Amino acid sequence: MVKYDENSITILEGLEAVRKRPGMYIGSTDKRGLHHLVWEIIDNSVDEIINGYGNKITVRINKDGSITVADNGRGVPTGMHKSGKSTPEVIYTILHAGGKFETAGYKVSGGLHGVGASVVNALSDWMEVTILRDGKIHQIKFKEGGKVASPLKEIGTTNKTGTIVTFMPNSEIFKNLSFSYTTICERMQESAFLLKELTCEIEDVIDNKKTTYHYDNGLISFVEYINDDKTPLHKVISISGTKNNIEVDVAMQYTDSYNENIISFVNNVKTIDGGSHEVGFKTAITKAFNEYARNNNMLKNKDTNFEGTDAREGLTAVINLKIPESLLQFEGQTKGKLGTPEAKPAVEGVVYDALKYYLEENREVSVNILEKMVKSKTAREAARKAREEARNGKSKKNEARNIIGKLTPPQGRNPKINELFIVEGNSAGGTAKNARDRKFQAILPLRGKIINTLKATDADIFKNEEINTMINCIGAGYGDNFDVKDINYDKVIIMTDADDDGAHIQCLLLTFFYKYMRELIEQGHLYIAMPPLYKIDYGKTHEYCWTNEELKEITDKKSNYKLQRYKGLGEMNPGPLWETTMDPERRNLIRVNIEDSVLANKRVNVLMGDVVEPRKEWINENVEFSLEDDFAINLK
Ligand code: 0R9
Repeated sequence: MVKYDENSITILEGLEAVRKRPGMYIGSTDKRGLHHLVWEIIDNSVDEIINGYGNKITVRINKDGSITVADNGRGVPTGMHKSGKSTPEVIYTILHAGGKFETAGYKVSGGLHGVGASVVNALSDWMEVTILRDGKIHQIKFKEGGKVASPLKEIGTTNKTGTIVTFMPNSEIFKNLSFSYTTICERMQESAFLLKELTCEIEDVIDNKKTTYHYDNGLISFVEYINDDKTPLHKVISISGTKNNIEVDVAMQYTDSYNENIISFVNNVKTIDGGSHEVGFKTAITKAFNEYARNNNMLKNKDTNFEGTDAREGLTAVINLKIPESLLQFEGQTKGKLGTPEAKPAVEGVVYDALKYYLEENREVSVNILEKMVKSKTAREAARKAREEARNGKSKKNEARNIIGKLTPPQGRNPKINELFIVEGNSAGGTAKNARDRKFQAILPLRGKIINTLKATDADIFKNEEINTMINCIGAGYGDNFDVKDINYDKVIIMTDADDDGAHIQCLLLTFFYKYMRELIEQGHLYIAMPPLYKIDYGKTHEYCWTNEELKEITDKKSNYKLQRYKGLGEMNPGPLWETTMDPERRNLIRVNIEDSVLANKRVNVLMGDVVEPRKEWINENVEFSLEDDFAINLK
């Protein structure tokens, strides 16, 4: 029997807070939140390996739906904590124990990690921790969100070391309990790229699948992996060095693509919003290439310097820093931006010195890259000129001709508040035109499906009328010349029918924006509208439903209603469309964002590219089909 004293009551209260507001601790309780639980546990294993103990992490999705994470580090200490509880009990039941934990001689590493094990326990039906250390096997079991079901006890002997954690997420908190093998593989693969010594093994016992990741060449393999669908201009350049106590590792490669793809990590945590290390990297490469080009007469006296964007066109780079905890500073709402000022000169110094040397030693590669930069500089200067001319009215006429008869513009001219609805077909366009607030909302109906911009050539794409109209309406150019400062609308909203055709058009449009107006997404200007699926009429009042679950919940409780299923936007009257989908006060919009640039790139290629097989595989693994939806997916 476990006796609860005053201390344990506060512990349970702490974990109770997590169960009451899980979103505050793990972001959400959808699929992403469910996987957040796994990342919390894996992060503890990764910390142990970064510190030089162990080299293997295994993740297993079990038959009963629970998940196991195991590492071969030192094993969590099994001694008594000064509170009178065993160390593992404290680690897995006290909120934020990781960050603050201090027992005789133990200190949790990593700076960011190790704080979430108790959160995972709080949100689980049960959790089991097995520790292999000092020749013994110890085990502790928890139930109902962190109550001790069986205190730490010795259950056997061993000659191995490590920690094994198994947990079953709580089915009331998480509506979707199935772990995604693909998502876990992608995350583990990234860890294996970042830590050369690490081997990651992932097993799905339910679907009988198993994958192992190990990369002797670390970041070099990471860049090769990102670029495997592009044509590289040279072998990956690898740069390593230490300055101001900061370890800098970089791998970089130019390809024939026009996109820049820089991904950075600090102590193996992704810095989604960049920060001082990325600034240092960008300064270093611009400086090194400009100097080399001047010294070798590829930039003449009269020429202006390459700008940063010229130096980064077609560049894929991965930056990984190891910074001592005392220097770590993160900024921004999600703490995804490195603030440490010392990181800029450290990265700049290491990268500039190494790149300068590399360029001198590899003349052929240097000339190849510089020729690409010259092209980028020329195109940039030409685009700037064209934009200036357009602003002076010289080419405005053509654009206007293209738009007339298609776009219903707003009356107001304020691009900071105006909204552009891109709708599917003329019938939906007609309803939207009547539904909108004409002061600031514009409607652009598309006729039929737009071209798949991932499969077509540039020439075909820019012959396409619908694409030209969209580019002209948005008014900020496209591709390299896209300048988000020039957009005519604060929000570009894709509004399609809530059926599979609508979803397909959404994908085609997203692919176009991703490829030719990525900054529109990155700066948060692209949205997806959410029209309802049903209207329930009770006579005097009515309600709308967006999902079949919502519909069931309402119709289970009520009788005497009239149900209307909206097959398309064209079937809706302007009133309901305004009320549910277009009125800024009442509508729900999905803001499109790119959470992970590597994954986004790979996904767009798998889902919209030429090869059918990986697409089929991805859909089979990730899409939940329901008979009610009457889905027909055309994979061609
Ligand atoms: C399967 C998931 N793995 C873990 O959760 C895990 C935690 C952990 C660990 C230590 C070793 N391996 C681990 N795996 C550890 C850390 C320290 C000393 N000995 C072992 C230390 O940081 O000094 N611990 C994480 C926190 C703790 N141990 C501690 F606070 F209990 F020390």
